[in-house]
Amino acid sequence: MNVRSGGAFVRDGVRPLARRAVTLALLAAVPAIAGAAMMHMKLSRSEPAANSVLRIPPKDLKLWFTQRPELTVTSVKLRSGSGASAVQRTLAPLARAAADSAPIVVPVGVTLAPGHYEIAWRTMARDGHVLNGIIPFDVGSGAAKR
Ligand SMILES: [Cu+2]
Repeated sequence: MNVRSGGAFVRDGVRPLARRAVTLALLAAVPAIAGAAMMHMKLSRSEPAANSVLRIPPKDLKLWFTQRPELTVTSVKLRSGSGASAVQRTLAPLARAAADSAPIVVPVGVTLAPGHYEIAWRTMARDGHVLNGIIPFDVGSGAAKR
């Protein structure tokens, strides 16, 4: 389809239909562009899962990604509390993923008291894109939710 040739149709009165066809063709291309964005690495799941309530404090935090992230620029922080009383700890070391499907494993190192926590993670995909996110979870019997 040649968009420029459509100009000839204006005088014939056929142009509006031709223009509509071009517009529809452009709109149809949008989902294809959005689809390409899905090739970028993303977090696929985690343990603890986002917004989960754990009865037993986690010994490790595990992050699964759709591709193997660059471990050397990966950071994982664990925040507890909120506001001015919030405590943030940088966790290390990161276990090296043996395969693309293996999670990043981050030992917590201490037994987490009941309460609200947030995992603040940041990493980089092999294509150079930086990703980050927050995974909130709670430790406790669930009594705190009442
Ligand atoms: Cu990317």
